[in-house]
Amino acid sequence: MKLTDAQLEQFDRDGFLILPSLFDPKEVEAINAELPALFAEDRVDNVREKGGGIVRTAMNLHARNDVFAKLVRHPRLLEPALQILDGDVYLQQVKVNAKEAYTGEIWQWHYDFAHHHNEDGNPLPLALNVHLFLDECNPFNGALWFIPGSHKAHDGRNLAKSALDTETTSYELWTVDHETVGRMIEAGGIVPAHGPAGTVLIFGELMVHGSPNNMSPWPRHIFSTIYNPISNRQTTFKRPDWQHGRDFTPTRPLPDDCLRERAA
Ligand SMILES: O=C(O)CCC(=O)C(=O)O
Repeated sequence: MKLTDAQLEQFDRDGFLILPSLFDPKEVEAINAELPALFAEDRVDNVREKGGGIVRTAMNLHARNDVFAKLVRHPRLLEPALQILDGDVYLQQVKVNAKEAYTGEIWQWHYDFAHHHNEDGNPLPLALNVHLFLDECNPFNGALWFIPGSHKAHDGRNLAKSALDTETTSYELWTVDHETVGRMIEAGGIVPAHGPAGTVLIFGELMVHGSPNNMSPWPRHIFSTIYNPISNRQTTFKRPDWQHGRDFTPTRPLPDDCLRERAA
């Protein structure tokens, strides 16, 4: 699947792209059918919310499950990333971020490169985050929020200051201070990433984003894979491979109907 010139321009200008309903309900259903068993596993790569035993993010799913092993190579996710990055990529991180009804907790304002540079030594902010909504994301269930243009609003060649927050949630995150976020929002506003299940979302390493708690009765699950050019691979290895993959062989697309045999 190729992005149009207009979509590429929009991605460059805003820093993110929302592609509604790229996967059909049967495909999404086949993916969702795998989640209960994966979430029920008691293992370290199922990271739980601070406030209890509920899974916040289930990581390393391509190594744990056949459907997710296909999904990371699905052409509707991988080909746009290859088009933008123009080179071979590896799977840096694969997960489903959950925000269960009433309990799903915040992701603070951050940009991913702060984390990937400081924790993993990624040299450049090239990696792409490609999401697939497994539930509708609506104004109430903890959808992601973006600051359009914030990927270019870092101060010239200096990236916005970021500090490691080990307190707010169970998942340590390099976050951006409110003064900087306020300045960026003043310039670019906030756009929430809403859409039906099956929607695809693409954003880059410098995009400032976050998401609020889910206070609604509607769960929110989002599949996410980070594709990073192999030439830009991690240079430090302090995080485990379920947080940052170490298989640097090129990721190649499968046929477009690769999920269909499960969806039939
Ligand atoms: O799942 C979310 O709400 C936030 C995820 C996020 O910030 C990320 O993938 O970088």
